[in-house]
Amino acid sequence: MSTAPHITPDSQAAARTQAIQVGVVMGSSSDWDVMRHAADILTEFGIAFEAKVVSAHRMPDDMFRYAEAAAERGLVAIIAGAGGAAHLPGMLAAKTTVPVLGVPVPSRHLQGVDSLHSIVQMPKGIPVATFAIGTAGAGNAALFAVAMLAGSNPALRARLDAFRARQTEVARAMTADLTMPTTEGGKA
Ligand code: RP5
Repeated sequence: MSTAPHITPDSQAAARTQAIQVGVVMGSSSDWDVMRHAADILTEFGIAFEAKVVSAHRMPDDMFRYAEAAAERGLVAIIAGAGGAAHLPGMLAAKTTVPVLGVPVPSRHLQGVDSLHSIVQMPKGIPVATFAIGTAGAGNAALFAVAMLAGSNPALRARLDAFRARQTEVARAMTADLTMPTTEGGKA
């Protein structure tokens, strides 16, 4: 599991003692550079999660077993990242009613637009919540899972509110980073 500077030992310890609530799965280890951004957020919030490669086309039987066991295991959400044809999120969703949050991973030739179109275009009846291509999508899928869990956990809701407030302060401080063009002689 990767670590980020804002991840505290407390949140990591809390996550270790809980039953797994969120699955982070991906089609290949080559997706991990993107999907670790989901893992970072879940770790920051102390959510117990697992990270696994469950390829739809290279290990379809394992994928079905994972989806079929998800509800019984108590998973609240499955964050599924895939690139290219990107059928993993949709196929998982076909085999479970646990919400699937799809993350389009950037692909080599089409930069993830193929992954996005594949994941977002689920026919009516089997929903996959689809996020942005790449690291923003992975992070937001994890924040979405946190928001889902916060519905029945006021302490987690407070941590999510605090996260938003910190983010707002960082954005407000950004104006100070803007450098103005100067005319010759150094006057603005
Ligand atoms: C998909 O194929 C994976 O999700 C990955 O994004 C893509 C390429 O996989 P590798 O060839 O890098 O293993 O199944």
